[in-house]
Amino acid sequence: MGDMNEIFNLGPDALHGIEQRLGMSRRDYLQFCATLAVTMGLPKGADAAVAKAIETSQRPSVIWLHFQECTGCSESLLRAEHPTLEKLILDVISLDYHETLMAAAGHQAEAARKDAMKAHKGKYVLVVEGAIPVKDNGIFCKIGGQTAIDLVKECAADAAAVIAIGSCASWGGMPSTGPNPTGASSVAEVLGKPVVTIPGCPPNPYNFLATVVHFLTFGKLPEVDKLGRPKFAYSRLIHENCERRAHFDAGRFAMEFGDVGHRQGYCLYKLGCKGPETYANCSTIGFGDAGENNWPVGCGHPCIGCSEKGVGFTKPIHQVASVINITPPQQYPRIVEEQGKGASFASAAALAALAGAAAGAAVMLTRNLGLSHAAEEAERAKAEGKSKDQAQV
Ligand code: FSX
Ligand code: SF4
Ligand code: F3S
Repeated sequence: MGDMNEIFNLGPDALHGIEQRLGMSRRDYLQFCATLAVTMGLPKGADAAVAKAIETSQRPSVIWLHFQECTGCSESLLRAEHPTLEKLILDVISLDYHETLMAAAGHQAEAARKDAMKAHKGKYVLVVEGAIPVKDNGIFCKIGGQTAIDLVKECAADAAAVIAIGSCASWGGMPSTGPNPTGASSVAEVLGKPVVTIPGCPPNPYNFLATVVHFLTFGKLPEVDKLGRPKFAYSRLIHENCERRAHFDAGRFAMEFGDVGHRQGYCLYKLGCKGPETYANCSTIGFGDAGENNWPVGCGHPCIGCSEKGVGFTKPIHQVASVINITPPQQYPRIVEEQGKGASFASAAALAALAGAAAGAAVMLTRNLGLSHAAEEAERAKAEGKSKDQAQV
């Protein structure tokens, strides 16, 4: 936790205000700010600044546009249970235009958008959900008589920041799946300039909230990679932090849904898991607030690479992934062999790289990998001075 004095200096009114506004205790609130700061990869102490910014900054006006999509991005933001993420999101931003959430409709809704754009010229945040159809001059998606192309250009012109939420807005996503009859395109392609992207179908709401809170706290958007993705969320492969990774390294794979390996939580690589070629933090922060293992692989389904262009909605779901760093050996020691044999130095080095181990340790690793349970028992018995038969009892 950061400088508590700074937080307590907010004064009793402000802290009482937090409890009133967010319906959460001050302790939960501070814990939440600490979690957000960690999600953003901020240094120690930044949680105090985050808490202060949420409490004291003027809420940025947000114009939220919907184009070709399923509204899953908005749903994922609003379906979080604990600690009332949706409340926080709706509290830290002033959502002035959102077609599916606002009470106004038709001309009133359009007037609300124009009013907000005028009142907050140069200061509002434009969030775009959904891809933009560009074929046939964009006639496949019109709102209030305007094509999505015109609308996004008009709204982006005076925005302080543009955030593309979800894979559809980030790179085309599901609507851009071949043969892409509407010419579904990303926000960056249509605007002809880079924007912050938060891919995922749907994306993790914490990544959106952390991005907005970063903007509030530091007055600028977080550092992004060449695809516009915040580095705090998209700089590691899912595979790097997957809870099933040890099984991958050890060659234990589920081969069919419901088989013994699947039930025992083995690696889903051979069922088509795209974790080895998908950059996202699903494996580290999980989804929603539904408890443990609350992400696709945690629930037993291979990652389909929903956040990654060229993977999600492009590669067949059960096609095995390209392992970006290294291709795993095709063969592991057969189960009937008590001791792994014939592992080349290359495969040992491959395993070392996969396990993040030093190359020298790889030979040991390969050897251990090849040990059957019976051989392990025999080794142990030998160490304890028992015979092999005794050991297997
Ligand atoms: Fe749906 Fe959003 Fe997928 Fe797309 O999320 S969850 S189709 S990324 O734009 O609503
Ligand atoms: Fe996890 Fe998938 Fe990698 Fe296996 S292949 S370790 S299930 S991310
Ligand atoms: Fe999507 Fe894979 Fe994460 S399917 S939600 S990127 S685990």
